[in-house]
Amino acid sequence: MPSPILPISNFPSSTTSAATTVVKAKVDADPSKTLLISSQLDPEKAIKPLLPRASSYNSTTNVNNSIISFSNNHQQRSRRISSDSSLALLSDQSPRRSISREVGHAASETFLLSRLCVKLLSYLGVGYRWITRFLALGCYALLLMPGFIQVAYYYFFSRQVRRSIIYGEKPRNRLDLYLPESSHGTKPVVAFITGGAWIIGYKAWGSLLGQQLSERDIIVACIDYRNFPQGTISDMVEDASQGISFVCNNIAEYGGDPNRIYLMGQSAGAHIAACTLINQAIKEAGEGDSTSWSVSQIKAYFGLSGGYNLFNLIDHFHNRGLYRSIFLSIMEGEDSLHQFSPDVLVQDSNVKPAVSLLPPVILFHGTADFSIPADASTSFADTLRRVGGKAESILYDGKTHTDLFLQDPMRGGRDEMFEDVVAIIHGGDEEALAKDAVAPPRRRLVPEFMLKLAHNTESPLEMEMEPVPRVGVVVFVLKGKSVLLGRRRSSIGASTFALPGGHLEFGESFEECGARELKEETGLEMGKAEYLTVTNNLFLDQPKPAHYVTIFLRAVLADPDQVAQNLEPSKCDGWGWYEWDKDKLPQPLFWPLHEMVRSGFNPFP
Ligand code: 8DG
Ligand code: MG
Repeated sequence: MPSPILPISNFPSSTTSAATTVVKAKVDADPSKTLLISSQLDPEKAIKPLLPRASSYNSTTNVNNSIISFSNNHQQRSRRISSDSSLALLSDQSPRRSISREVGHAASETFLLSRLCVKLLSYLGVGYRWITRFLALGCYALLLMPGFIQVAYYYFFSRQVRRSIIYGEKPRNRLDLYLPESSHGTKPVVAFITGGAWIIGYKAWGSLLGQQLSERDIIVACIDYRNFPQGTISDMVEDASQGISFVCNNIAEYGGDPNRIYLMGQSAGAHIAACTLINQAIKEAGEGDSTSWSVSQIKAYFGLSGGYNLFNLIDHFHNRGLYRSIFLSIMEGEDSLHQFSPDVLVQDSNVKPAVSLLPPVILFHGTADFSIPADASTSFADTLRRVGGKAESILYDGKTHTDLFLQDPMRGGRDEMFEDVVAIIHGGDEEALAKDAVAPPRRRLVPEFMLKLAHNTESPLEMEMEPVPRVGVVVFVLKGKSVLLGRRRSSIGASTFALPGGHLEFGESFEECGARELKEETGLEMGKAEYLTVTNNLFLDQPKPAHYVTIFLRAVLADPDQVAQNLEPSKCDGWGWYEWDKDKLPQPLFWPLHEMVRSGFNPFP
């Protein structure tokens, strides 16, 4: 059934509604599988550790290189004698801290945080969308302010908090320790990497968690790391690794049990921690090189509201205002996405020996998390189990990105996720479990009505955009009897074959949009083009439901000999020419296209 050809116009007539389609998208293929295949075929993409093999705590720091005597046998690693006074030098902690020094410290930390927030805003751009978000952030922060003030007071003035212990030479190589009051026996330890969208991560974000866990006799080390633009993802991973190394090698001096260390990260911190752990395992699975800590020292990894597949997150964040270009700068470009996507990386056959070294992985996520949807955790846990790892995901019904980490702990009383974490850490320790059973409920820090309002206001990163229909322009590029198709990697229609095309930008004609998208995605110059038809497409079963009015053009190439390149490998596996024949087209087709084929549509004149 040849379709009517109309001239391209910016004012499509209402007669085009004849082609309306309403179908629910079904995405059941796994985009990461194709990634695995491509990396296996390309020897250039053989997995390399993120850090140079030789890098170790010993070699990169002169702060306390007298402390650590490292050997490959981690069980027999010699530890520093506790009488050594150098640890006091490592910390800014002294028994007689003057009030003025505390105030000075609080002021400098506040200045750093303000600078980080201004930096984040400058990346986001000051558009209407961000002004409303900024106002929402103000309301959100005000509502939780009673809690923040109490936690800040504890952070700056509690004797149980050792702030800014130096673990390396780089600017942000500091960590905070939260110590239990009782010094009886050695304590389990949580090495924690905070979140902050890779831009505003800061160690003090972990203070509420540190306070909570230390009340249950667990030491917490909140590890700071360089943020973007001070560093990019490999710097963050390097810092996290060095911080973990410090914990593994020195925590005994603070009463920690070096054989009961848990690694935990929240949001972006969960991603950084997972990358660090896998990178370390890759190094250890290699031969003969020394490392300053071992994955075997980590009893379990806890990922809280984390994202583990950058190929999925890149579009998600782009639509929420953390734009693709900034995200790619943080992650060191398209070519690094594979290496920094734990969910994808562990599927690589080269990484198999490293996967077998990983500790149990437990991923916690709220089902109402729109900042990073919960399927990030379920997918990573599924992948790990499939490749032979030990992993599980634990979901919390109706909880958002911030509920689990902020609102729930501030509510006091029973905090479900916190209790789950503690139960795992204390598993097998009858005495600790008995104490947990009679632990007094935590104090409420914020009145319930304010927490409810905060939940409804949501943090600015949590806020969904107003859902509106968007316009897509896609092009049937015709050559002989064939059309150009590429297999998608974008979250909508992942692993299905689709036409080149994309979003209509403000002020563009359909033809300009088609030509631009074709050029951006394939490098091809579009020749003469005509309007074909329009369809109305609802993608309602996506984590973020979408609605597209899609304009279909047909075009020929300006130069028929030009070859299509895959210029956006994070969005597409590659381009090919396919004969327009129901039985010869590649499968599965992106469903709007599938529907057109099914209805007998023919893009050829
Ligand atoms: P992004 O930067 O937003 O991720 O990519 P884009 O290239 O601008 O967007 P896209 O997702 O490729 O295309 C925009 C929408 O157009 C898509 O989400 C749904 C709609 N669309 C269809 N059919 C087709 C098709 O065959 N190909 C493409 N590319 N998009 C299609 O309805
Ligand atoms: Mg596209």
